[in-house]
Amino acid sequence: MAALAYADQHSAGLPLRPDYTLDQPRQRYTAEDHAVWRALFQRQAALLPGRACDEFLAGLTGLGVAADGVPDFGRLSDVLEKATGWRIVAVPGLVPDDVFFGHLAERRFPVTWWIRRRDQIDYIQEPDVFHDIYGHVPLLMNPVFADYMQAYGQGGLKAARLNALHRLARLYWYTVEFGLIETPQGLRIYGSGILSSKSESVFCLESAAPNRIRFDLMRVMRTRYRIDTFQKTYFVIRSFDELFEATQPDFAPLYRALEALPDYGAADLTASDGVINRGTLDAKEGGWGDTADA
Ligand code: HBI
Ligand code: FE
Repeated sequence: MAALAYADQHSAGLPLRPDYTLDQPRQRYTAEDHAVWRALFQRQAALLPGRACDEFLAGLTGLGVAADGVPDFGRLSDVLEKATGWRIVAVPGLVPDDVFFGHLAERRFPVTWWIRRRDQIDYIQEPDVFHDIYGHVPLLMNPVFADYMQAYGQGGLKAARLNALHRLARLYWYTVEFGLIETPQGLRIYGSGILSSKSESVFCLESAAPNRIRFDLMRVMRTRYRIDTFQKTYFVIRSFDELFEATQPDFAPLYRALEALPDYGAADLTASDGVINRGTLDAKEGGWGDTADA
């Protein structure tokens, strides 16, 4: 069965339930795994004050994610559940979209159980336990963002039926993974892909290379992205309420309207964009090289 073969990559022979979850194999973590967690945690803890949004920093504190090693998912779930009704479930890695959405729709956040090796400490393509716990879970302590993530999961199940998953994947990518938020003190990070990345935590706010434009639901769902480089465009929300309200309408007519509209490249700017700053798109600074545009 392809599905189980896929999950085998990281289930390490652990019993996998039909919903792709497993019990967190705490005994599998080595001293080196906990040391890699400490290195990643301490590096971001030094970088993020003044760069991450207050809601993330408050969530991290409230959740009690410790620096000393890979945390216990059950203990974190007990704290999280009291705050917003979410729990963490351990998974072997990326799970099929419908499985992922199904968990989100029921306030279960799938967290990859294993941690990257030290030689992957600066970049790993697939989410590991540090990206998922440190990057995603603290914001699930925020009631409005927690509601957005459940609405996203419910929308995903519907998008799967309407063959519009790639639209929602873009929404997830440009908000949950790489979103910025406007605050009286300036732009701040809320996207998990940035929060768990040393170099992009600096690049996304300080580089002149990327575009930064105001969030617009249809614009985001038309915009392609690359998964292996810094973002060429960051979308900026004014508040988490704005994000939650964007998920409220029925997306079916939006998907139909999108079929008649061309997509945008990751670096494109359009006349109707709310441009906060137009990037220089300096390929060297962005590490974009001469790779094909997304
Ligand atoms: N699976 N474990 C896990 N974590 C993710 O973030 C994830 C996934 N499967 C699919 C997926 N993300 C994306 O395709 C979302 O856009 C659905
Ligand atoms: Fe992620």
